[in-house]
Amino acid sequence: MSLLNILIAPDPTLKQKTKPVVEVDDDVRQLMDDMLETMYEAPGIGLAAPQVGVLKQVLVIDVARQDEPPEPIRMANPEIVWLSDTLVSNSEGCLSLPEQYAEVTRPDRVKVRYLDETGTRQTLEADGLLATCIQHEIDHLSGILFVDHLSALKRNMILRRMAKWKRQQAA
Ligand code: GNR
Ligand code: NI
Repeated sequence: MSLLNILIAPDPTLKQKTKPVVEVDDDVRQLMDDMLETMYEAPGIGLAAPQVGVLKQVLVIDVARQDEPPEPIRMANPEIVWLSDTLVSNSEGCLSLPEQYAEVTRPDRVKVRYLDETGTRQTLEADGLLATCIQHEIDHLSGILFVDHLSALKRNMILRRMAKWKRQQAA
């Protein structure tokens, strides 16, 4: 197990598309475990491979509360197969946009098909925070950040704040 470095926006890698995993092998399982460790340490409720500089369709999620046993979900090649017509607005954050939060409107329920850590095809229907998180993570696999769902004004405000934050971290 090892902690991975989380990329901070603006970063060109976060805007790139990812490639499907050909086979869920030991390397992919290792990546999933390292991503989970990195996510728990952050702490966050989800993490997508591009956020750690890997352009593969891999993500991990755990929306269990701190006082509940962990419920890690590992996904390779996730595909949204159904979105509800009902939309809901939730406050979102992102480990690649530290300390930035905004309301994002998305379908409130989702059905996703993916390969689990054993390479077995799974289907999961989710609502609530899990549905939001699944859509947020799958967006990352297409180079989309939550700020891309906001007006250009709000998006640029957050991205400029991040660029400034990065300059200060570097100095
Ligand atoms: O930790 C995270 N919290 C969160 C809160 C609301 C909606 C989405 C998220 S995902 C985020 C972790 C992250 O950046 N995943 O890509
Ligand atoms: Ni994110």
